[in-house]
Amino acid sequence: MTEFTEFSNDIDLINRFIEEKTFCGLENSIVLNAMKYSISNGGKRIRPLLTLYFSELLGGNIEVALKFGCALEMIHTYSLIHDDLPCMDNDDMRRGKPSCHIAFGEENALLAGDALLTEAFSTVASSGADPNAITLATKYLSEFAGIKGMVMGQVLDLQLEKSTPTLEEIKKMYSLKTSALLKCACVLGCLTTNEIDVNIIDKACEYAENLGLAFQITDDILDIVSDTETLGKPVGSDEKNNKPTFVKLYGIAESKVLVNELSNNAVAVLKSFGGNNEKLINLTLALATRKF
Ligand code: GRG
Repeated sequence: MTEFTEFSNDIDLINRFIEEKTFCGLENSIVLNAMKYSISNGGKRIRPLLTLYFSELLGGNIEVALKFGCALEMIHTYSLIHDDLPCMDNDDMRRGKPSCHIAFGEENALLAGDALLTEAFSTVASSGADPNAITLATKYLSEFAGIKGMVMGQVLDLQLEKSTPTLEEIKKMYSLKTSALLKCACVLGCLTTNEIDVNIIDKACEYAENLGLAFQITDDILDIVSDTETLGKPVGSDEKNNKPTFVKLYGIAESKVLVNELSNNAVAVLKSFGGNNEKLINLTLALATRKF
């Protein structure tokens, strides 16, 4: 089995980058502290890893990849802060620590999320990347994170709680809520190269669609079979919030088979890129067997 620790050097690189290069020159405030608390809170850094590895695969600019990946991690962190709020999933714990609104109060958590979202665009704008890459990165970030992407996924998530959704409806919700940001991570890596190629971007999205579905189904399985200490957040959250999931429709064993199939599809797309795709393949396999 591929171990997640294989990526620890790259995760350290990303963490150092976040620590040293983000939020520089901003006036100290409780909201800034809440932003730093949430982003430095021990996430797996999957999205910046994907940006970095796609950039490496395609011979892109690594410094720009770190900045783009960091910007996306800010958006991911905002989504988690807002997702934990009482008006959303109402979870008190995240990554083994009190959720942002528990540590800093609801009003500061709301603002920290807002500020992380806007700061992400500032990070891209001042990345020093080619102006065309900055324009495209802005477009993809806003599309994948906004009302055409992750936010719409959350809209569907809230709506589906009140119904008995079909498989297709759940798939669409997962695709928007989870795959969209993973697609964005891969596309941002593609944008760090000198020659931006639409066909490569499409292929990166096909990979991330499969990865994202596998990732979300694994998340649903872990919400049932794991424990709070390992996950760093309360288990049984889906049941508590009456969330429709693949696992509810298919059961755990069948869902694991599906994760395997989707991960194999994702690896097949990676293989079609050729080049040095080893890290991406190993990350894909590690995510399929992750324990947290
Ligand atoms: C837009 C108001 C508003 C809220 C955003 C879209 C959204 C709410 C929340 C989505 C958050 C969520 C639970 C998405 C599902 C994707 C997922 C499993 C996220 C967890 O990602 P990991 O495992 O987290 O990469 P870490 O902690 O490792 O960074």
